[in-house]
Amino acid sequence: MGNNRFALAFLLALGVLLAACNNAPQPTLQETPLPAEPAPVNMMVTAAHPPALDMNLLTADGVTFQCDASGPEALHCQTADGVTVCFGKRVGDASQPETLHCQTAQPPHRIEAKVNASIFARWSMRLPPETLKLSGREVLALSLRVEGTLRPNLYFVEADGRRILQRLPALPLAEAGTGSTTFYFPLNEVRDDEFRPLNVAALQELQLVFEWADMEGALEIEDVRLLSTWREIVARPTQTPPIEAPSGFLVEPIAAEVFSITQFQVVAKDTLLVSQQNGRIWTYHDRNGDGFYEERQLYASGFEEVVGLLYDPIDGAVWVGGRGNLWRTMDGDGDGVADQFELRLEGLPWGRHQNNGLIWNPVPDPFTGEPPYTWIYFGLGSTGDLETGGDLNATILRLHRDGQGQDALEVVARGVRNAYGLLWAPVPYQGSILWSLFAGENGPDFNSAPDEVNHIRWGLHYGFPEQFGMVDPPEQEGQPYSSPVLEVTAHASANSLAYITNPDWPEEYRTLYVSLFGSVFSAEPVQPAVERILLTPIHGPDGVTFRGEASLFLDNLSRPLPLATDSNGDLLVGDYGSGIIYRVRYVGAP
Ligand SMILES: [Ca+2]
Ligand SMILES: [Ca+2]
Ligand SMILES: [Ca+2]
Repeated sequence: MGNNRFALAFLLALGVLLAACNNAPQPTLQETPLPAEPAPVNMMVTAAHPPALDMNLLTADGVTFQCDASGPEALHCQTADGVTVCFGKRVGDASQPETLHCQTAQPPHRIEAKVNASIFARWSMRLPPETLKLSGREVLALSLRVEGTLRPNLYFVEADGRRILQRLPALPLAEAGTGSTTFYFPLNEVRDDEFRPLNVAALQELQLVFEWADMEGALEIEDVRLLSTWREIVARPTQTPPIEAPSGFLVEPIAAEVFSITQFQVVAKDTLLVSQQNGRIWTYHDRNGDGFYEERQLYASGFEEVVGLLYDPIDGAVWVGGRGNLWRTMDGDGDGVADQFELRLEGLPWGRHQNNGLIWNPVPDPFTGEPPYTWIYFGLGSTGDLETGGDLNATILRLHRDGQGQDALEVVARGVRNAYGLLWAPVPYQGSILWSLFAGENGPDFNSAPDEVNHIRWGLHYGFPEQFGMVDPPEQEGQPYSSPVLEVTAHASANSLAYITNPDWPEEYRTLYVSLFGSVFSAEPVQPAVERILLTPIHGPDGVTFRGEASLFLDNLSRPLPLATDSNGDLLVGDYGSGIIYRVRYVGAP
């Protein structure tokens, strides 16, 4: 299979040369290969083919390979007919020669090496700079096949000699006839030890280096490709932990491989928008309508951290929050990849907590009456465990969709240590709907104050850092602090919220839900879970609010974090620990 592939690659390269003779301006352009799937139909990706740069560096104008090895007793290398062979001696054992056998001129590009901790073998691939006009948003895709114990590191090398290390995860050992492993490196994620980004204009060389350990074996480079977009098929998880739910509810995985998921949102019937803590944002697609999102595309990457994510159904923008910044991004050319980045908020004070949990006002704003999608509400956490930080910290804030800069922020409520998730919920009340803003609340890490779920009302103070849990007596809420809807076990990390109105669900399950990440700081373990909260209206000094009663809804999750509802009104749960998104449906009594 490999030989056929390289034969094809060679023919493609020949085609490029012929095309070049005809003054064709571009090297060969190829789409990311994907298994056959139904034609793409979705609202976020409108272009059938990504434009411009999708370049197979092995078949375009060519990577120049060089093999060498070095160490305390430098290896001596000879190259003939495209094969480099190096000889040397193991330090301390002169009877054991080290060898490096490297075939680069003809495919398959193969290296056989035996090194120890005192020497290294290096395979350099010099890129064709005249064909590389990089925006910095491209993705390097490197397909490798490894035999034996060789475990390379990858370096990006700039023209001035700066080398930036990227560690390759442990490679699976390739059996004869099995496929290769592809590693993806978004160029805007490549940073050196001091967090300085790669200078893509100076990118000159890639190096695969075998170093720091005893290893022996062979490695083949099957493909080196620069992609304008990273699309891939995501496998359905074959073994998932059995998630426990009440009788009649079915829990199914609908998306996978999104480790450290921080937020997600359904943006169309077949499209999910998902963020990871590492700064990647994906669109997941269910191409064949079977309910599982088997294809994903990288929408944006390179953010330091993403903990707030919000799709704008009016103009298709995607808002991205974290580390004190709020970006408004757009895919202007319709290839599914963000290409416009507008920094709307910059330098919000953050520390232990950040700006999280972006949501729109869903109906005429319940506080001030503007149309839906006018205001973005979010939480800005405290900078320390028990220190508020600046005037804007430990608050619920809102920003107008046209707003820019910290002066445009409005403080909705104070005394909320860290509201990771916010939710506008249509709570039935006296025969009508009372749209209510709820927020999760993480209590302090190093005392026994509870976590909370709060009903956020304009101008109220929710206690942090002076008061935690129910005020005493609880009906005196608002004097001067407001009681939560619910006290949650200390250190449970009450984070995200969802509200179910789906008429297919039994009435007692059409209510509020909260995800509990599980303890991080406490000595006593607190189990990760999703809890159901039944709400009872009460009349306090600040008007109608609620008291909640919690019960276990989902158990055996790894680290549940973001919650959402889908277009059917069913509950979706993102599991930070397993990287799986689950859908919970009511299917009736067994
Ligand atoms: Ca599917
Ligand atoms: Ca784009
Ligand atoms: Ca409180």
